[in-house]
Amino acid sequence: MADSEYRDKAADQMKLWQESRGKQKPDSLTTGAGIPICDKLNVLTVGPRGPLLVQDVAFIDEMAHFDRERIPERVVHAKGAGAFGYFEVTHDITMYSKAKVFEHVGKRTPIAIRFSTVAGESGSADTVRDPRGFAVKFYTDEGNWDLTGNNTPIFFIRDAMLFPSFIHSQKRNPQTHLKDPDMVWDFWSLRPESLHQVSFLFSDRGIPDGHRHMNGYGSHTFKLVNANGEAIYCKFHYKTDQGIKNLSVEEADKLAATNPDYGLQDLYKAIATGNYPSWTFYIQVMTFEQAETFPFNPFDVTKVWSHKQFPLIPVGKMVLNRNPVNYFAEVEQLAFDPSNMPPGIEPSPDKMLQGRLFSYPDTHRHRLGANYLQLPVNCPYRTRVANYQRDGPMCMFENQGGAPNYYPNSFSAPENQPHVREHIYRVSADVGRYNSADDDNVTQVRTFYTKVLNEEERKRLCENIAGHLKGAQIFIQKKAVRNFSDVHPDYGARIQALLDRHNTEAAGKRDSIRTFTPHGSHLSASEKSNL
Ligand code: HDE
Repeated sequence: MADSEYRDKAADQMKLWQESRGKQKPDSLTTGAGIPICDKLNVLTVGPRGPLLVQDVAFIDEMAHFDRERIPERVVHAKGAGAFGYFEVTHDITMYSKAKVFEHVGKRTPIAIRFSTVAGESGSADTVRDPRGFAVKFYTDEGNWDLTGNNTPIFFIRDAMLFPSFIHSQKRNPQTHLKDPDMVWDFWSLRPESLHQVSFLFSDRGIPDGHRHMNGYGSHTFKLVNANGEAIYCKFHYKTDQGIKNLSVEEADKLAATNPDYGLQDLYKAIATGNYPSWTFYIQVMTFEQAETFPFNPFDVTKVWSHKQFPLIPVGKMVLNRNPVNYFAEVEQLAFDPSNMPPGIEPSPDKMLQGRLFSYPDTHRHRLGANYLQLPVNCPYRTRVANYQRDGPMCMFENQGGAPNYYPNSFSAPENQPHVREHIYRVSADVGRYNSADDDNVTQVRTFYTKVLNEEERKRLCENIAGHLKGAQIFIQKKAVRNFSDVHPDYGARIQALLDRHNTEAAGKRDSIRTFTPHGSHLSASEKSNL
């Protein structure tokens, strides 16, 4: 087969890089300090057979840096792919938000997007059943706006306190270091607010075909504030212009074994060949009055807002047209933070969103260091950072030079900007730890099961759930099925029937194994009497 028949722009990256240099001669090889190196193929030794000399600084420089190449991977969403492009406003929403990113129709703002799976490590397969992260960074004129969402409009839990335990249950068993269906289903069955997201996850949409064929959502309720200081609640949706495409369980399993980087490769190749993926960006809005009288908590991220009652309002388009120049610099170091909200966009009281406002910058300080916002891919380059933060590890650039490092001061240093004061609102209630576990966990899931899915999709959903739940102990299976039955008796009954079949087969296998074990028919009479 000729090279050109199977090689593509992703496979040919090295060749293309070389071609991009034209007739330029190779650069001089140097140490990290820029000192030319005479020989990087042979260490400096006493005689041809060694030992090595510590004065081989070229070797030590190389090895010491190599020893430090890895940074902690993201505690969740470790496997991902990223790209760059722009957001363009197509419809005016300045009546809702004064954010510069929505300033006028036609305005373009540079963006970075990172897609990811959630529970796997950074080398894990792209085609597993898992929610997909869909995080967007807008480099706006008033600082970065990070819409750190998923490919689902909902989430598993509604109280931030539960997040670390929820994630532990999805990751590896503390002793076996294996994924553990007991842990997964024990947690889900004890927290029925997960039913909505679990049903979405085990439906066909649980395994998107790469990253280009799925929608994205801000998921939480946010607040938009206009130039008159009027606020409205809002949700963000970004619908794929490529059309929704999912993988069958069989296709996904096959790809996990043959091409675990399927999603990463698909995105890179599409952009490298000028086939730029795009998403149409919408909002839903709800007034404060509507929120007051709403039949459920409009800030509960386990629920959606009806599209009929709160129709999608088109806003713009997001286009990805540039691959990263370097994966580590631009994707591994890319740091999203839901607390990055420029004037005109604010958080709602959603307990999960509020918990995230703390967690993300905290994890970045651990993963990337205190000055992670100075890294080129994170730096708000469309505006100028002027503040009183100084020093710290890896402080780049001029560290704000000789400008005063305290406030207030009398020397014309950066001043408060009263015009960007947050929206003022009244909150009055008793401080307490409010239990939201029974906050209607089933109504919207019932609609999903009976109205959104067709019969074929319902069948696959139940098979997918049973196929995973069968790995958990019977008492956990029962708890889970009880919850699915609360959604709809048919939902629980179908899953139970599939589990019964599996459990009977498994018991049959166990019995036949038992017949051949030393503790079965092959025991001596005295051994049997001891049983
Ligand atoms: Fe995350 N999440 N999360 N999350 N999340 C992280 O931040 C966290 C939640 C989401 O491509 C971490 O930089 C808490 C909901 C995406 O880099 C961490 C809570 C949604 C990404 C973290 C949530 C998300 C993350 C790990 C509950 C969808 C990847 C590394 C209170 C709306 C972003 C990192 C990227 C990553 C915490 C819940 C989406 C630990 C505490 C809900 C897309 O900070």
